[in-house]
Amino acid sequence: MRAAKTVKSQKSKVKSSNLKLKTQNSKMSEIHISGAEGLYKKSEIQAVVNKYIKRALNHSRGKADKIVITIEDIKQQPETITALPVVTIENTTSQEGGKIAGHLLRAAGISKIAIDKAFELIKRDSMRGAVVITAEHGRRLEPDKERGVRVSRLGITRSARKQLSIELMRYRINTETVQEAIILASKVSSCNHVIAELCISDDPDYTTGYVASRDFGYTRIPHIKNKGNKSGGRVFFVKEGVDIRNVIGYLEKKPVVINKIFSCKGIESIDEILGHPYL
Ligand code: WAQ
Ligand code: MG
Repeated sequence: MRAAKTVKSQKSKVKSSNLKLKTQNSKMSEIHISGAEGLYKKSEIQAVVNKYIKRALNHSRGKADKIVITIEDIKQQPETITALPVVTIENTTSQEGGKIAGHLLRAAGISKIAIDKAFELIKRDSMRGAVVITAEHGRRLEPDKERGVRVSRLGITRSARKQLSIELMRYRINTETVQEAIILASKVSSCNHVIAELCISDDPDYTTGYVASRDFGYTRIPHIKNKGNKSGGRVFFVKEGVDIRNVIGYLEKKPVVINKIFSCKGIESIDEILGHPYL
């Protein structure tokens, strides 16, 4: 599902080809409101579509004037993976949240240049998909930089979802938002070319973000941005020299389903998290 609204973008000063500033006439552009995807059995489709429509119609980012639902029959047998282990860090300000995210990403092997670039890109207008940048030089690789890369064809088996719910309930974080983010981050980190992910919600009310990597799992950062802030996004950090077509092919097209869950943890300090990598 994808929901959007059309707005008149404000007149803006742009550099013309001879490098003089000129005022561009306002034009119509589309703002992304919300999106969702999953792999489901035929018998579940009706209920899922109802849920998606409800979500698109009641969203904190605004009123959608276009909702697009796509349903595809997936013939390929899904690959099965284990979900990333979940842990939460304690923090109180967005500055501190940003620092913690940076620390985790550095520990996963991402350069400072790439991390700074990621935060800078996330602060811009929200995209539908994720930015893909190289871990060392922070070079952007997505062919469509307005849309980004949209992870799709991802799901969880019924029994794994039950188990995940039980785990998350222990820490009172068993919400659809958290579950969906864990499923997405687990598929992303199961891609060999991806080293880590940074996620900040674009919902103005949702201030918890995360850093995910195979080394340190899914680490929740409760105050990664301030309430009321509509900018958010995802950045996937990939190895230098990857073929971006393989990365996009896996993330957008390969059906992947979670069938195993790690036991989740409650709150840990950054030193505890960095002290016990999973690999
Ligand atoms: N593929 C790629 N990028 C995506 C996708 C996708 N399927 N879905 C969302 N994004 C990007 C897009 O740029 C959005 O603007 C941005 O991520 C944020 O999406 O444990 O709600 O759906 O409590 O707003 C994290 C949960 C919630 C943390 C993240 O993201 C926790 C969230 P949102
Ligand atoms: Mg959102």
